This record gives sequence, C-alpha cells and structure tokens, in this order.
Amino acid sequence: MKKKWWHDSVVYQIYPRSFQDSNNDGIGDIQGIISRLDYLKELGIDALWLSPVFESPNDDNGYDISNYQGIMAEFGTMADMDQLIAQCNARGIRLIMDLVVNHTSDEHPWFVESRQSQDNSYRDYYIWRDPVKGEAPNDLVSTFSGSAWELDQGTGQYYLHLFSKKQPDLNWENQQVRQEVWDMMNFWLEKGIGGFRMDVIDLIGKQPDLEVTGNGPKLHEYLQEMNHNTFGNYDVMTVGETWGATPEIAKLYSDPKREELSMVFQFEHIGLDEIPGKAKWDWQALDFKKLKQIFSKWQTCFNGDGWNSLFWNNHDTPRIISRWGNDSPEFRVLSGKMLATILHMQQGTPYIYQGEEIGMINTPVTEIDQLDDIESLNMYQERLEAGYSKEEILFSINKKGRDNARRPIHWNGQANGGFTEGTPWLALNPEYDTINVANALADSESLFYHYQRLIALRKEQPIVVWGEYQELLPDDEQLYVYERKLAGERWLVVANFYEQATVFQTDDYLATEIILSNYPDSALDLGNLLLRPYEAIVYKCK
Ligand code: TEU
Ligand code: CA
Repeated sequence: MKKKWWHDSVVYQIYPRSFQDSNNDGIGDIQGIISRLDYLKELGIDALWLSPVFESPNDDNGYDISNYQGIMAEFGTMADMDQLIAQCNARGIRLIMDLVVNHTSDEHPWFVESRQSQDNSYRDYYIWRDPVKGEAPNDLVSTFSGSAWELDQGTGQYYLHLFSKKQPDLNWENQQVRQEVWDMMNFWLEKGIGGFRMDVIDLIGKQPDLEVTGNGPKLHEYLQEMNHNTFGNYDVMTVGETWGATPEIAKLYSDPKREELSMVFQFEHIGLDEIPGKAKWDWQALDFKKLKQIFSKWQTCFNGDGWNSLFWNNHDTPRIISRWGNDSPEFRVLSGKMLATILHMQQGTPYIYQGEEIGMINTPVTEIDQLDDIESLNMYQERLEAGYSKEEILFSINKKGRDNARRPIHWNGQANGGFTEGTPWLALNPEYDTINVANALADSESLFYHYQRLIALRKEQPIVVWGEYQELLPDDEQLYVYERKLAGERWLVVANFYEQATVFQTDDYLATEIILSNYPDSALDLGNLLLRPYEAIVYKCK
C-alpha cells in the first residue's frame, strides 16, 4: 500500500458551536478556533475535522446547509475561514471540511426554487413524489422520527427527507446536482483544505421507490465520479460516514485501486449497547467480548485493500468515559487512559473528539428543555405519544443523547469554563471547575498527556501504523490483549477493561520494556501479572 500522510495522522474533531467563543455571544466561532490552534499543536494532532460552518438555519446545528460557499454569520466570515485555513496550514495541520450533500436545508435557494412548481427547472434537484391513495408514497421513516415524506401543500407532492423536514434529500440521479457538488468541492479544495468528512455518504445512492436508502446501486459510481472530478486531483484525505459498513463494504469505499475514499467510519462497535433490532434509545449493557470481536475483525480485514478509522466519540455519540468507562472522580482519568490506549494502539487513523482528551463526561438532564438536539426533542415527543414515561425517555436521552457531546468545552475553572463571557448557547457540564484544559496542562499525569504520548508514538514507531495485529484471549470477560508485530519487533497491549482487578499470565512473551501505562508502577513480569482497575499497559517484548 502506497504510504499517504493520513496513514500515521491523528485527526481532532471540532464542533464549532461548542469549542471557543471569541465575541461573547455564547456561541463558539472561527476566531475562537484560531485562538486555540497552538493548544491543538501541543496535543500533536495532524488534521482538524471541522463540523459544518456554512450558512444554515441550524435546524440540525449546521447539518442543514443553505449556502455551501458562505459562512454562518454566528461563526464568522469567509475572511475568518480563509484565515483559519492559512493558520492551520502554517502549523502543518490540515483542515478537513464536513461535506453534507445527501441533503440541503429547505432554505437553500435550490429548494426554494424547486418547491415553486412541478415544472420548475430545479424541481428535479430533489425527490418529489405524488401522494399514494392520499398518503405518503411509502413507509420510509426519518432518523429524526416520523415519516421521511413531507407533503408540500403548494404543489401537492411529497418530498423526501431522511432527516428533519427542513433537510430535503438531494436527487443524486440528477447529473446537474452532481456537477453543482463537484463545483462546490473544488471551490473549497482550491482554498487549500486537507480533505472532506462526508456526512451519511452511504445514502447518496438511495432508491426511494424501492425503499432502499444505504448502499444503493449507483453509490460507488457516484463516488468514483466525485473522486475524478474533485479531490482525486489533490493530496487530501477523505473519510465517509457509512453507518451500514461491513469490512467488505468498507473495501469498496477505501481500496486505493478503486479511487473512491481514503477510509470510512464504521459503526459496528458504536451500536453494541443497543438492543438488537431496536432504536439507539433502547439500551442494554455493553457486550465486551463482542466489542473485542468487532475490533479484531476490522483490524485483520484489510491487506492493503482498505484503511480503518478509529474512534470512540463524535458530535453524535455520548462521552465514551460515561458510556463504557467509569466517570466517577476516582476512575475517570484512569479508565479514560485505558480506553485511549486500546484504541490508539490499533492500526488505522484515530479521531479525537473535542474534550475527549481532557476526559469530559455526559451531562444528565432532568427536563427536556435542558436539551437542544432535534433528534432527542423529536424522539421525546414521539415516545410520549407512544406511551413511554418521561423517566424512561430521559433515561434513554441521558445514556445516548447527542447533547452529551455538544456541551461547551472547559478551558479553565472560571465562569462558563472560559468558553464564553456571554451566556453559553447550551449549559456546560457542571464539573468544568475540575475537568478543564488548564488543569490538564498543569498535571503531568493528566489524560491530555496520555493522548499526547499516544499521538507521538504513532509518529515515532512504525509498528503502531504498520504492525500486524493479533488478538489474545478473545474469550476473556474483562481483559483485552493484542499483539502488534513488525519486522521482528513485538508489542503487547494488555488492558483490564473493568474496575475489578484481574490476572494475566503468559510465557509466550518476555517483556523487556514498558512503552506506556496508565499506572506509574506497572510490573514487567508477564508470568503472573496482577492488573488493577482499568490498568492498561503497552509492552515491548522479546
Ligand atoms: O449523522 C448521521 C446519523 O444518522 C446520525 O444522526 C445518527 O443516526 C444519530 O445521530 C444516532 O446517533 C450525520 C451527522 O453526523 C449528524 O450530526 C446529522 O444530524 C445527520 O447526519 C444529518 O446530517
Ligand atoms: Ca461567538
């Protein structure tokens, strides 16, 4: 596989609304991000994935775009954006933009035109269907509750929206739509960005009349056309958000010979605490052995014909320490270091979501008006109407709601955690006085420096990027153990995923050095190793 810059890179995701406010309107913005680039440089990341900053009515906080070549006024101006790109590139940090082209906002001029009349020249930019027996054309449903079809009274037809009613799906079968997307992508590539994260890109091949949404028949044809008309002419990185990806499907996206994307986000591990066949809200405890199986499957499926992304968190998921670690004061950092170690020692491009590096945790709510996210608000109404109790619904939202990820970042222990001197658009997690960047930078044992070390190891040690992976003890209920091997060098990652102490022993490996641990005094003897709560150690072995 030809080496690319993103093979040994680490990407940091920023949700701009919640990162840093610079003008005290309580909303994060681009100048705020610029003011924090040196912090990100100190962490050691190589690329920044920026969630959407384009003009948007914010029905879905920027994932409903009304102008792809304009910057949302709350976030700043195009001059600010040009400055951010220049400031990133000056630091050797590539800027990855969020490409949201499965749908636009209903306030995008294309849709405003399209809904004017059935013979409007933009009509076919979107997916319009006649009512069937006076009802929606079929049973497709929206991720944000309810039917995926909305009746437009003006022209008497339904339009498709797999997300909110204000996010009409684009019609990718229309070559004019594809050309508009290529032109927009090239506008941003010519500005010197480092690539794209592609929002729900698995949906652009949809066949709505057949109720096919993900992995449609023309999906890869469109992606190859996109590659050849835009980013394929640049040394940039592309990552597709593909909820239904299996290893075989991931190879279709990321095999370099196919000239599509660099890699995809697969979500098999992310669904493990959901009751199979039910919604994300129907929670069950994590099946740890399944988590290991999924990691090992993805670590061993590519042989130069694809590439992994590695992530625990993003702006759609609850905070990983609360979800699968332990967010008590005693174990928050320890379990955070364990989770970071077992992910970052794997092969692939790791993604760190803002605040993950300082161990931010979930923010439980007691009332629905403490939330902002349309997905949670719509689900709340839908489940109330379906007879769920308020307690049941809030339990689900506190476990899995997206606002858990969107609380403003804690920079210090001052008012509003130094995020703003105004009123934050969304209340902060109350623990910002202890969990914050200033405290993390002042503490050599903080989670921040553990992430910094993991990022540095990926740069310094080819075994982390290219080493062969092999799992040990797959049936163990609490240990995750795997080997990385390259050119005679062998590393062993040994992690206790839980609070209960346990023992690991092997005579197949002789540890010669501890590369990294979340305890200052981990033992070297693998003949009879006691692992304390969440103890995670990386050994160099003979
Ligand atoms: O998310 C795709 C998506 O389906 C998620 O919304 C997911 O289903 C849900 O959050 C369960 O966790 C992408 C963006 O990441 C998300 O923020 C947008 O809301 C969505 O697409 C629509 O653009
Ligand atoms: Ca602001």
